[in-house]
Amino acid sequence: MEHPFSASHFQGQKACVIGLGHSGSAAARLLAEQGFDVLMTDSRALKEVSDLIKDVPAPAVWEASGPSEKALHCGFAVKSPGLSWASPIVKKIQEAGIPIFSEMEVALSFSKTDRIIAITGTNGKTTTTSLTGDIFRQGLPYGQNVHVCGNIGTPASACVLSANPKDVLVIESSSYQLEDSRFFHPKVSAILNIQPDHLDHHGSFANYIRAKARIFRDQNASDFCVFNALDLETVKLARKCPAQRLFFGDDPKSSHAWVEEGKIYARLSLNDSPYLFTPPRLPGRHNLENAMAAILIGLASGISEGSIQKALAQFKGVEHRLEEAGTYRQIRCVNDSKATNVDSTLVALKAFSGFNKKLILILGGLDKGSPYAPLKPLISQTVKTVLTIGSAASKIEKELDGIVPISPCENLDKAVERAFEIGEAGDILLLSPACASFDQFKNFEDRGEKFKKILKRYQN
Ligand code: UMA
Repeated sequence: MEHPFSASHFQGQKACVIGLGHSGSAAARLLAEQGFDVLMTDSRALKEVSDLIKDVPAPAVWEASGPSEKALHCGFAVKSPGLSWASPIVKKIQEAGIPIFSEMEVALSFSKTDRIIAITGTNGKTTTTSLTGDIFRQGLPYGQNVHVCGNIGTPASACVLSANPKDVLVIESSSYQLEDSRFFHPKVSAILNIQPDHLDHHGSFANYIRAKARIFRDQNASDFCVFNALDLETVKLARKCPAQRLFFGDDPKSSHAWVEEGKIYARLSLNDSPYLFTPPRLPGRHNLENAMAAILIGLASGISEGSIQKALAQFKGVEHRLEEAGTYRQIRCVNDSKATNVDSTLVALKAFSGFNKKLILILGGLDKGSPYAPLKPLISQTVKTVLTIGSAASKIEKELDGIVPISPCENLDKAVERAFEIGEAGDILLLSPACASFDQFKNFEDRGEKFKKILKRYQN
């Protein structure tokens, strides 16, 4: 029978941590600090992970290219979110009958606070999580803190011990983390939108949606879940939600939050008169949706209207997400490296839909299995030239053929060089690749940093 991870149940048994990226190494550290005997394994060589695991205290031991016989005698295993259940390493441990828990679930079992806020969605999670963190920072009484963690970068394992009983954990929850977590119970959750993404990992859109639904599966009637009333899949899922449902949308009659003349109206009950908020100064309708979600999360958590407004006024957005990267040679440059899927790039193009034929768009990287054709209408309207990079380049060139000029550039250096050759004053150079970054970069942050660094060379 399935049961949640409990430290007392597994006390004295050996833990096997599979995958030593950010979450695996943080989980290994947490378990070793809590007195567990830890075996760490990764398909990478020790020299590649040594930096990440250098702070894991003894008696944790490292094992390359595992799992060996030793791993198969562990009491339980902890899985990194990026590892697929179909991967040989995970399958071998599962077949040995060893219970496997998610990094997030193991981390939360050590949490002294149950004040958990969780945010998911195909796009907008990081911005909404970050803004929600700011809202709690403004609104929590003296002595209570907010810890922002999860997919946003800091694994829950790395911050859970420093959270006191009245503190709040705001967790950006990816479909990978949700898929693995069987007993996740946030007090307030949010699903911002659902579009096909990570199909290579989940195997199908239906599995991806099922993973997202785990954010509310263990909630109850005293909890809240925020939904996007304008997103079809999200609305379908809302019907199955056991928590109190709050919708942001465009109809004041049926929505808990909506936008009118640039202001956000929000309330917890459809019978209440709404509070009025001024949204952050960020481009695009999607940022209004992110703000509506964060406002509803704040209200559902008892944060005052004044504190929410203060956080909104100070919020400047998130690095690598439609980030203004400066103006060089009279060309405005925008870093949207976080756009690792087609839908995210669509959101960026919508934000610039008023700039007809002014965009020079850098697309490409590691293909994630989704078609690029949905980009066609907005590309024809807004883009003057597409510059392709990375291993997905030829697929993109084929699928977007004939709508606007496409210039194959191989890498980011050449793409930026080409952009300044063809760009004219008033144009916008947008890096919004619609692809993962791992073919040419460490991650999307690395890609965004390199983009900004390359741009600096064009400072006159
Ligand atoms: N590995 C193996 N064997 C394999 C495959 C992988 O040993 O067969 C190892 C790799 O060598 C590596 C580790 O497993 O050492 C990979 O772990 P991971 O992919 O889970 O990555 P982490 O570094 O732990 O980062 C994860 C999230 N990454 C993913 O879910 C892919 C990070 O989200 C998150 O910030 C971090 O935990 C902290 O919580 C990044 C992400 O790209 C931003 N997320 C996806 C997204 O937003 O679209 C879901």
